[in-house]
Amino acid sequence: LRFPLEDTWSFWFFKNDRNSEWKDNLIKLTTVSTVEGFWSVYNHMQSPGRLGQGCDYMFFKTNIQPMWEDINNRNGGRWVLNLNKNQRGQELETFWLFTMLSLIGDQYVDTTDHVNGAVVSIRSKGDRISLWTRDWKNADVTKSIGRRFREVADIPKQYPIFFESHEDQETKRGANSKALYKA
Ligand code: M7G
Repeated sequence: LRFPLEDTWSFWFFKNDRNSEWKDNLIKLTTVSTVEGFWSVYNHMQSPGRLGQGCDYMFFKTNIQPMWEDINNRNGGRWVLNLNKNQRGQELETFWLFTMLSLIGDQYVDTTDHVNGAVVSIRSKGDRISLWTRDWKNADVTKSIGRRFREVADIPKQYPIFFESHEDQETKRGANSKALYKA
């Protein structure tokens, strides 16, 4: 018995190599369209905490590339959960798994079309899980996705999550601009 997913999803890997263009470091690993397919890939993947510094896993709807340039991300942004180094083991792994499960499990109900994918980033300055959405200007939808993200990924109240637009990231306003929304 195979359980088809509502959407088809692709796993990507970003390998940190400063000598290449950002886009050339992106590798599409595989695509899944069933629950069983998801688990068989997940079970064979290195957990995110064991990736090298500067690496990412991305998990996106198959028709959407995990980059700002994709038409589906152009007007979008991301909900961000920052974690510190001592959370790199079990906690990071669990938040990442729950984030992906919320996506394949179609947990964003009526806002599901606004959710494009998720990224886990391993960084020396602190790891990060980001949930990418389609339209940062839609405040109601964006805030509702943030609240839902906290619930389904089981993010404790004391861990802040905040939203920023890709546009701000891209133009480097990100570093000094305030979060657009919080949840
Ligand atoms: P990051 O990996 O999102 O954050 O972006 P980090 O500072 O924690 O490493 C790092 C850099 O990667 C950006 O400043 C861009 O140069 C490049 N980069 C990241 N993303 C998500 C994109 C993207 O979607 N498109 C392009 N062209 N570059 C990106």
